Amino acid sequence: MKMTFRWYGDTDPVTLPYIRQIPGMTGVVSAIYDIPVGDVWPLERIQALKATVNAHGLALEVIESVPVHEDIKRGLPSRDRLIDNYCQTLRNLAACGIQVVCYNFMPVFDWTRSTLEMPLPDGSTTLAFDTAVIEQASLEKGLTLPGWDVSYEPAALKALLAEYAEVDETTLRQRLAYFLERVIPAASEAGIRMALHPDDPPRSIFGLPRVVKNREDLACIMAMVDNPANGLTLCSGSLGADLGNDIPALVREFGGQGRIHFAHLRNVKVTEAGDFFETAHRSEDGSLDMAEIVRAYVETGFEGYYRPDHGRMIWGETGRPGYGLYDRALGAVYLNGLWEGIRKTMRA
Ligand SMILES: [Mn+2]
Repeated sequence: MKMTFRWYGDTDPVTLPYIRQIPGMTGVVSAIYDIPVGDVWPLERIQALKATVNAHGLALEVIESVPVHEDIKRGLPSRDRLIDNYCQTLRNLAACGIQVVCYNFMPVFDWTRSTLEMPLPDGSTTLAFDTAVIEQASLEKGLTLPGWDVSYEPAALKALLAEYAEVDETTLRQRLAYFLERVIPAASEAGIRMALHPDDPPRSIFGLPRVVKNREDLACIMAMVDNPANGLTLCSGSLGADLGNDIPALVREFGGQGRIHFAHLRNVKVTEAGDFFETAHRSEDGSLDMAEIVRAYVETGFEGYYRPDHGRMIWGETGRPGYGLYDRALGAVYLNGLWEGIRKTMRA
């Protein structure tokens, strides 16, 4: 397995020299953030990003993410041109040595939280999801939640949500299949492994369909195109927000099939009502047994990329919520310890 760290590029307050000093770090996962969604990523831009990362002694072999244009999720005629562009981006990435591309298929919104700064008793702050707050968020009043795509005008957002109110999971699943049937062969030919990130949270919000939220969804998607290039980003924290998802079992099932190409490791504390907040990575701090999850990776012979997912904001750090240096670095060190302990116990 290869330990990596998410890096948001030159504007990220967490610098490459700092990332390199985290024990066990082999590389970063990043993206080019200023290219409009749907456009081809130019070869020279990818080469420049890779050169910057490599100059700091780190590898760049995973892209998180190449976003899927909304028209593809909406099933519009323009999707064919956008899918062609997506495939060309994959070929350009492959030409620069990229191995894995993370993406998601969530309509309209990426991950959703009700707050990015929930105070914890120890004085740190964290991201949280309170269902009541989410349900009260009135889109018509133009109220927005943290982390939302602010590029939508309230009227456009309302129209888009009205359109999706007519789209059920079966239809969205068909649109994902349409995408995969065209993208996976291109990825496979180029030598790229695609890694679909689950929905976060793994449930419908605002009536939007969600199709990457549990074991049945993952199995269905893997069967859509039965090719190892059609794989997963197994995010413990996203899937783990539904206590019905048995994360170690998912790792064993899909990792055992060679379909997990990228692992996100973080912990969440889930209440009986289904609300949740993100915790330190340690098992005792949240609802997930991180040692059992890591054990599943070790025992299935996982050799792919993984990274500590979100962290709390600690030690007075400011910056991108969930993506500070300190708590993610602590998470990396904790995961290193679990990995070494489990591996050595197996050998004994
Ligand atoms: Mn994740």
